[in-house]
Amino acid sequence: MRWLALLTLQAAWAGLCQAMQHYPSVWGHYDVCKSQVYTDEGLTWDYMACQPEATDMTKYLRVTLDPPNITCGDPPETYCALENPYMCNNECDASTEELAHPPELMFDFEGRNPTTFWQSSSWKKYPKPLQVNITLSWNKTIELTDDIVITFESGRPEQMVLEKSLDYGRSWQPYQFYATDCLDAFIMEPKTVHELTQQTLLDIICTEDYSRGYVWKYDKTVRFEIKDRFALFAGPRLHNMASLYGQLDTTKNLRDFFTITDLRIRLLRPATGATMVDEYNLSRYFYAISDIKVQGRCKCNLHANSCVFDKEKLACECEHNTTGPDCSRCKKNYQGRAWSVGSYLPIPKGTANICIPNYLGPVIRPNVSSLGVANRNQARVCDNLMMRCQNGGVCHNNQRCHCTPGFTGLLCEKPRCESEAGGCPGAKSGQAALLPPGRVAQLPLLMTIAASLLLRAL
Ligand SMILES: *[C@@H]1O[C@H](CO)[C@@H](O)[C@H](O)[C@H]1NC(C)=O
Ligand SMILES: *[C@@H]1O[C@H](CO)[C@@H](O)[C@H](O)[C@H]1NC(C)=O
Ligand SMILES: *[C@@H]1O[C@H](CO)[C@@H](O)[C@H](O)[C@H]1NC(C)=O
Ligand SMILES: *[C@@H]1O[C@H](CO)[C@@H](O)[C@H](O)[C@H]1NC(C)=O
Ligand SMILES: *[C@@H]1O[C@H](CO)[C@@H](O)[C@H](O)[C@H]1NC(C)=O
Ligand SMILES: CC(=O)N[C@H]1CO[C@H](CO)[C@@H](O)[C@@H]1O
Ligand SMILES: [Ca+2]
Repeated sequence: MRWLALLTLQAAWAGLCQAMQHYPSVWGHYDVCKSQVYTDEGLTWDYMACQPEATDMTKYLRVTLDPPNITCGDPPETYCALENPYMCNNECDASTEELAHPPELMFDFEGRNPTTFWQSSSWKKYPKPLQVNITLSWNKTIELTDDIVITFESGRPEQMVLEKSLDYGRSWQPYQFYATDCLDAFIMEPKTVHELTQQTLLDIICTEDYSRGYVWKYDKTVRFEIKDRFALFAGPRLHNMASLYGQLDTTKNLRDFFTITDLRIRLLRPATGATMVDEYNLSRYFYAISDIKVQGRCKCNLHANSCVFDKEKLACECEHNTTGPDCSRCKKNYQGRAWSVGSYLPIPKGTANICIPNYLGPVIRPNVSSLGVANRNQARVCDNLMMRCQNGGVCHNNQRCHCTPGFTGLLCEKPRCESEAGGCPGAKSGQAALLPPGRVAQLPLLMTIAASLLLRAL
């Protein structure tokens, strides 16, 4: 009996260890946006920074090839092996399902044998370059959480660039260059990710790690190393995510580095396995990719813990009274304070920075205008403690709100540009500066008031 209990205990302990391994105590969870807590004032909401779980993002992308007709099989073609020009048993025929190699096969479930892959037509037009762009689009900002891994069924390309876009494909920046000879291909010194430091983490490098050698059968993958970059802050086994989250919080460049809306794989020169191209057998040269891994999460600005794929579209399920595909603005009537991204700090719960209602109490406004000059001394238009002046206005002698430049109205409740069609241009940045430092201390009170009002309303 005691033996059994011990076993159970041991199992529980193992379970605990496993759980702790999964969630080191210094690692923020950020998987809950709010919870109910009892305080002196009764049941209230406690708000936390939150984000969706990281997941396989290849299920939600759209793939585009350029040139569009570069996929093999139309007309049918026979390919030879790179390492053996007499071994020509790779057939591609777009009109036969078993012999077709459409782009979808880069994203299907891999684990079957044989592998399924996309394949380009061969380098028939040598010496004209064989170049292909594979563009992956999410139509949503996402944050990468793990290495991008591309598995080639052909030899790995001799020259390739991975590019990213943060603006839905309007502009592109390189992420990493890959070549058998970086200096020759891109006039860049070859580097590896292990040479990067915290200071040079954002440097774009050219690496020869994934193109070298004829031994491609043993390593077919090309990587973009996200985790090695994380490790520069979080330690080699990512045990100190707090440090990484702290950095992400304070360094916009760093956050943006891991954020994308699109990825582009620019294949510039296929594997040749030699210094010379065999001009008499160009059927040996082509690109084939069996798998692309992209792990990430929807960027929701720490205001959502789930992201849904509905009608072919990804969108955050926003909390904290925020809205938009990325929760990047306050809901209508919740602009009592300028929108702000949630914060990872303090670890592990972060700060929610919720959007608060425009009007804190229904009784305030209607009667303010009826206050006459005669009873000015008794009338309290505003009150700094209750923060009745909105949008950063300061109460003066309980009589008048001195509004900040962007706002007007008795309680500074109206944005000056409210009447303009299309809202307030640049209102966000304008508003952000409106909260004087001395006021920040009062925010928790304000949130409590807002929360209790909302609770009462329920
Ligand atoms: C691939 O995309 C780049 C821009 O990222 C463009 O300059 C180039 O022309 C494209 N190449 C092909 C073959 O479409
Ligand atoms: C793709 O189409 C273009 C013109 O539309 C043509 O010049 C080119 O040869 C085609 N390429 C392949 C591989 O079929
Ligand atoms: C070249 O390719 C053809 C098919 O296109 C194949 O029959 C032949 O064996 C290949 N090898 C050589 C060395 O010509
Ligand atoms: C991208 O998403 C927006 C909404 O967020 C939608 O209006 C647009 O049609 C989408 N574009 C594509 C190409 O799916
Ligand atoms: C506002 O004041 C008027 C009298 O001036 C009064 O009749 C009305 O009830 C007041 N409204 C509120 C909401 O207190
Ligand atoms: C309209 C809306 O979503 N209101 C929500 C604002 O936030 C409070 C607290 O999260 C919720 O209780 C409201 O439902
Ligand atoms: Ca596949």
